[in-house]
Amino acid sequence: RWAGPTTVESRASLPPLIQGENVTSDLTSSLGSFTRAVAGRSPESSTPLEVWAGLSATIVDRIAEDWEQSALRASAGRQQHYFSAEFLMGRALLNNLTNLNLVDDAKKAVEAYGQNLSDVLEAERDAALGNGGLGRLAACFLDSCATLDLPVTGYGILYRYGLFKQSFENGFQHEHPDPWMEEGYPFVVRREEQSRYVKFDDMDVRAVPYDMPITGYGTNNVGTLRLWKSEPMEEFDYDAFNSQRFTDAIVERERVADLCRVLYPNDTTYEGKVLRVRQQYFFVSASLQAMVDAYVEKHGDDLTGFAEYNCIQLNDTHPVLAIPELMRILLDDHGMTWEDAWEVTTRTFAYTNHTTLAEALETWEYSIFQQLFGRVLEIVAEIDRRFRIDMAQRGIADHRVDYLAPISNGRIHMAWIACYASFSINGVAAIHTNILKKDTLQDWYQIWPEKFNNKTNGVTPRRWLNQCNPRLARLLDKQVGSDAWVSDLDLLKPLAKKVKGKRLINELIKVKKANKQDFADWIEKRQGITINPDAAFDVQIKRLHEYKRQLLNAFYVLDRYFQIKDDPSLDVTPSVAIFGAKAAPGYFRAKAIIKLINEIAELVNNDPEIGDRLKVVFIENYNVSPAEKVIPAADISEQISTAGKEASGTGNMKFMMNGALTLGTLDGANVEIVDAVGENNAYIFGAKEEELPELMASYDPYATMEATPGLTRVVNALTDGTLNDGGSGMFADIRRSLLESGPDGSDVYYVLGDFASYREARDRALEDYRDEVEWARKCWLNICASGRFSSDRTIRDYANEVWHIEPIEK
Ligand code: GLS
Repeated sequence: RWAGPTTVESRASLPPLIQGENVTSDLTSSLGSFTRAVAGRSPESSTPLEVWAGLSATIVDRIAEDWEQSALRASAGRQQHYFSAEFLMGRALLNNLTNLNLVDDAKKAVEAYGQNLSDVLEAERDAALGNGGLGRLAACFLDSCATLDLPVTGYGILYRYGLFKQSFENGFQHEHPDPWMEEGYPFVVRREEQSRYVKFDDMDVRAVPYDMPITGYGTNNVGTLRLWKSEPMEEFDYDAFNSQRFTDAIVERERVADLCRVLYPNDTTYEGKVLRVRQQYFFVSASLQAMVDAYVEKHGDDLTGFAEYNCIQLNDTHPVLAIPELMRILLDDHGMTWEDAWEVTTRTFAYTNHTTLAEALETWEYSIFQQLFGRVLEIVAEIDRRFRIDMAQRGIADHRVDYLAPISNGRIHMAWIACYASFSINGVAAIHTNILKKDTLQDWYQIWPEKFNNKTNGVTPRRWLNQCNPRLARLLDKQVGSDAWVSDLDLLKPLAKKVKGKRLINELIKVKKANKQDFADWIEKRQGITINPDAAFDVQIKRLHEYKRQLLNAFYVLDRYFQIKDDPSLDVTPSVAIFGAKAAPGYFRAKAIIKLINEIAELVNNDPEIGDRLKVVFIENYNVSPAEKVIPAADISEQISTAGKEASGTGNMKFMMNGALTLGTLDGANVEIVDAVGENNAYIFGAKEEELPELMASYDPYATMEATPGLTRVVNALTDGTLNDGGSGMFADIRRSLLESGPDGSDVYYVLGDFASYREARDRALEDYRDEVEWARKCWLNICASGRFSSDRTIRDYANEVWHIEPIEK
């Protein structure tokens, strides 16, 4: 039934960016040609995926010259390079069509061949080259850089398999490979001539760049995301082949291909794998070689001015090997002295930290470096030696120097190398940067306070409002008088004063209703679940992690279920608890929580006594595209991490922009969201970050459970037969993690401690939801106050305060 009405409309009022005699007929004829070339048959009889490929190729054809020109202009001056192991791009076609204002023409062109644009767009696979927030942030940043005409290039890895596909079997998560570009992907272009060689002690590989064009909104500037693929130095070892060692030749090829085969499916914690270090070195080495070569070509072999023209942002510690690698290139390939090379390096790098969790700071065994790259290890050892001298001269105590040194306890500390060599260190929300200063990175802050700065995250209003919520976008166009807000979200701020306007609020209510109906249709078609669009949609979508406390949400649902069972006539606001989450494959307890939510869904959804009052939906295989469906339909945004644990969050911002009210702790960017919109327009609960140390010191989870009405029953349901974990012991493990003492128990995320306060706030939100108009007013104020959370604001701040770059001249 769902025909995707929310995704294919555009505003006809804008002049097409690409001028031509007749854009539609041009587009129709190129679409015909490209589809025929891809599919080898007429567009009429091609599959939606083939038409997608044809239309995508048409778009690349359209932007090719602008792309070439943009790259030339960018290389004329100072450039910024964004190094990231993850770019969670999602789909590309609609984004590009929207940016080029070609949606309507594309619709007509596709229809001319008897096809439907909505089906074509839905055929596209998500480019899921990232795990979650950190990778999606990188994607939003590229969008803003292109839109703001900034000379910024992204560098990463062309993973053959993106983040695993998730299926639920019997409520348990199963993982499947995601060969996202196997069927062809026109939005990357292989640049054979830009290949580089990357040398390891045990193998040499060829790095071949695949460049992706990044269009901006309302500009003909086109940026680039360069994704490196590993290939054998020679296409094939013919000697081995000829001497009948055919398998040896194949095995070597596979060993090289392994390097880029798969994205590590972890978020915030890492897996200590040699392969992961290899991936990291591979892409930073290739990227740096390309940058240095480009510099030499323009400015000659004297690299002392490199940092005047180039700045590199390190997206977390994953690309930190770039620091010793740049030293190696400058020392070994360009004959610089250590002092000169260090001067260049320390003026080149800026480091973004994305976590307060100490266990997520990467360290690697010394032996891994020994095995992979002796020379890089030598350089790290020399950085370490000089660091120790430097610190001794500053009068830093020996034990502290030992703790902060690049090499200690037989391990290499990537975050410490980053802190030492970077000229800028930033956190991703105000509270997070403060925690870095007083806690996670406190020693570094004491030595170099001037390096520290905050850059609160942001999200692109193009994808996360204009594109995914066209109904709201049209309403905003009307209120602003143009689409100018799409690239200047602060224009929504003055609209807050219209909050009393009855017509406006009624229109907003209609928009939300229609979006909810779309979502209800989509989920019914996708997963066969029927939900009532008039119920409050309460949404928690993010990676599954104990600190994010999906368990707290699940406990609320279970508690409400029991309440209705106790009193079958209980009058509660009907609500749907909507979840979306992947668990890292090796994270047992996260998988247990997924199983638990699925079991609760079974219990609640199939109980006729409950009816529409409560439903549970778990969106299977949650990714960027499902997010685009559910966010515009959300009423309540669950942001309920234990205070101090979520560095920023970015989903919180997407919900706010789409008029959902935050139900959250004072954590990450929630703090700034509440500050922007006012306490009365959000639902804040729970222990604060500064209160937690004292609370935890005397915390007795068992006593807390017993003292909280209803909570014992909920916790007992884990093991008393109410819920079935299929004999896996998973639910007993969850119970133990809450109630047992010891390092793996004691409810370290304070789930039981915050339960009463959470229940009160969520009840209050649901109660308020009954007053449709008052609720919609709060939604409106959230939308109008969301300008601060546009990634355009974040990127402007990086550009002005860290990167020192200017928009390119056109
Ligand atoms: C993360 C944090 O956990 C998020 O809070 C943050 O919004 C995101 C982007 O800064 O980075 N760190 C991480 O390792 N994964 C994340 O999503």
